[in-house]
Amino acid sequence: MSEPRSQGRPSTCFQLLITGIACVATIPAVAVESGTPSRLRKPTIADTIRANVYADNWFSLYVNGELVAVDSIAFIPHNVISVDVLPRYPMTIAVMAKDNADPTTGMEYANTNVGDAGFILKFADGTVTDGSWKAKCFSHGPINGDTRTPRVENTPIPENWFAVDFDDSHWAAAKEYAEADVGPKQPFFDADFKGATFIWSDDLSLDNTVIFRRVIPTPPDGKPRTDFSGLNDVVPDAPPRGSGKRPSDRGPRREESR
Ligand SMILES: [Ca+2]
Ligand SMILES: [Ca+2]
Repeated sequence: MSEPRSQGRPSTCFQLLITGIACVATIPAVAVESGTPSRLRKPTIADTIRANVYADNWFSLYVNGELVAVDSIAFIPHNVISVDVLPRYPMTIAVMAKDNADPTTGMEYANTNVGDAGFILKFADGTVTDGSWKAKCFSHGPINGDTRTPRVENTPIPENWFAVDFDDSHWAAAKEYAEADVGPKQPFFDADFKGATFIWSDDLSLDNTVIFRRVIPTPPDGKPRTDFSGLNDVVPDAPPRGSGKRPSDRGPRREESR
């Protein structure tokens, strides 16, 4: 599709030119963040990694402090959520997972059943859930498994539980569970979870809200990956709009939208 031709409005063009020069002058030519390359290419989908996540029954997933996925089904059927993640290392992963449970009794199906839980995750860089993750329960019940007079014990959830700098040093390690203990439904077997282990906190039945955290220092598969975190602080891979010169080894090309 051809570009629309200018209709010849000199004063407007001149204003745009001046504005363009002013804008170019405000764009930093190098990254302000130390350690970030002074030039970055734009990331493509090939730079992302696929994240597969399965929770009995629900989860929200944060990577490096940003929300990247929420389970679309709160209860049943059990489902796998697959999303593309642009990784950056060290990579802080934080997950809130919930077993389906009445908030006042800890039970389900009209307070006739104590449901059980489970969580598993695999990223395409080789990141998997296992006992190296941290886990902490924030809602537990029915206390002592008492289904006749069911009560729950809730612990306030810290506001910044998903933050990179959140201190989980005093949290216990996640407990690993066998696949047979969790009994995942069919969507689990249709996705790639090879090498990952189901985790939860100490009680798969009575712990109903659990937060997991893990820092992945470097790509587990050893494959080097570009850190695109400074992308908004540099002019990526092409001359800034309005600079007037194109690299001589490139033919004319249209500016990509930013
Ligand atoms: Ca459940
Ligand atoms: Ca439960």
